[in-house]
Amino acid sequence: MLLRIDHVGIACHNLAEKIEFYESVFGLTVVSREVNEEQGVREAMLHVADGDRGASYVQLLEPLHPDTAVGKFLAKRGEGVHHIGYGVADVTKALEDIGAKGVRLIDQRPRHGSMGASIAFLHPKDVGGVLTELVETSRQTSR
Ligand code: V0V
Ligand code: CO
Repeated sequence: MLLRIDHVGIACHNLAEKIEFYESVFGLTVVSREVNEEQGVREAMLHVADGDRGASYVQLLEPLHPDTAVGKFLAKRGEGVHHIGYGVADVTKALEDIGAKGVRLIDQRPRHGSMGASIAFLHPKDVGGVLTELVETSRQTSR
């Protein structure tokens, strides 16, 4: 079901500063920057690698407001790994299969994600404390 690790989502207070850090220390390149109002984030995708089953990224996340998923996470836990995003071929089908196994779905249906992807989150309490995102990439951008 899981094709690859699509991205690791990292919560930070200052997106510009963290981009600069990842560029200068690891030599990564920003391939996309977006504001996602629905998810309450300003985010950047930095390309890490390409594989047979698609690419992988680091996603840096800055909250738009304190009362958002990432804002609350930062207040409680500080900066660090916020979620893991796995590539799937069909996010709707994956949600159906995973939900049938009793894992709580945060999203019953796919939402709009970075670079045109369809995304959905699984509840961290049912995934061993790991906020888990399913990512179906857009065919147009074939990221
Ligand atoms: C919260 N908890 C986490 C967590 N966030 N555990 C692991 N990893 C995280 N990231 C724990 C928290 O410590 C609490 O446990 C419990 O879950 C309830 O948390 P809360 O602070 O009361 O917050 P809630 O319940 O209001 O919200 C938590 C959830 C929320 C996970 C439901 O953050 C959510 O809906 N997230 C999905 C959307 C999201 O994260 N969007 C931003 C990325 P204790 O303390 O009670 O034990 S957007 C993105 O990735 C995009 C656009 C993309 O990739 O394209
Ligand atoms: Co993400």
